[in-house]
Amino acid sequence: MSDTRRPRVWITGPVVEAALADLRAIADVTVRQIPETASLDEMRAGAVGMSAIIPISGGRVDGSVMDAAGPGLKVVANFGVGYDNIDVAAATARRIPVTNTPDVLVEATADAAFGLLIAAGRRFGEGQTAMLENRWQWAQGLLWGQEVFGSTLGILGLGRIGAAVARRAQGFGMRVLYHSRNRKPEAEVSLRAEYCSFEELIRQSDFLSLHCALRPETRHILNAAALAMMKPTAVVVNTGRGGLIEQSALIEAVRNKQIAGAGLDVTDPEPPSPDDPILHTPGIFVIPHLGSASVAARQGMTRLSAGNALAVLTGRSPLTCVNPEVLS
Ligand code: 8YV
Repeated sequence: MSDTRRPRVWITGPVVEAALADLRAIADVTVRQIPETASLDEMRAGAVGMSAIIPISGGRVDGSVMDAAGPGLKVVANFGVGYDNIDVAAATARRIPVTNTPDVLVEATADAAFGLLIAAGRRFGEGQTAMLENRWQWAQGLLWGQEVFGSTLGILGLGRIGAAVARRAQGFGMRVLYHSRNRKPEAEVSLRAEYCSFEELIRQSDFLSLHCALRPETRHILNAAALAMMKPTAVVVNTGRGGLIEQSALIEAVRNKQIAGAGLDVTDPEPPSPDDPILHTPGIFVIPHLGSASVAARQGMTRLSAGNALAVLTGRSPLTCVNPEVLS
């Protein structure tokens, strides 16, 4: 029987159980998975009576979900560094802290971005499809791709993950260009990253990797007009959010050979339906949002999201709060 005085926590999908021990010691923790495409109705129903919600991929938390939880809701502790699934303004208005999981997933996500960069640049996906379709026939010109070593990498958004990708690029002898909301003088020295305008970035990049947060002003930042400025040999990599790219324009650009290809960890929507052209355009290589799917990152994300919930529920400040103004 659950103790009505103990806080109740809803985790909206499976996490690393061993990392929940401390939270379970003080709270009734329910891990109940909601579908990736859960409606707000499902979210509201699951939230009723909760003191903390830990939303996993797809778990949207807006003001109505917070209200459905009731006045006992103390924290929304996102399982992820990006928190575009949470209405932070609505939480702030209700003085509810929202937390995320930075740092712990930086290296895993940068590995994924670099993997996609190579896979898409060198056309590994098309190669695998050819084998599966019994078309393994060596030919001069077969699946020639773009060489990574010595090429120019453009990074849009030089935060922690963008910087980790830039570090990897040094091993590949790449020239690194970046565009960010703010210039990063230290990174310009330590990563030899050259700042340039958004337009210069997309014009000069052989590989363009997206690492900015999805905000109203970055939605479809890579649209048809931007894609038209890219090199015909350029490859786009996205481990950020699908909404950063105007997906129909990307498909057209690859089909029309305006650019060479793309490696995507994220799409819009997620998941795409099996017949979505994003999954069927040769040159576009897609993986199912695996950026942070390493053992270490998932353990770290569980520890940090559960730790944030635990801190708030025991009257302490959370470790990584995105609206710290509610704490004062
Ligand atoms: C997660 C992510 O897989 O951290 C993020 O922003 O997109 C991913 O690491 C996703 O948030 C799962 O909840």
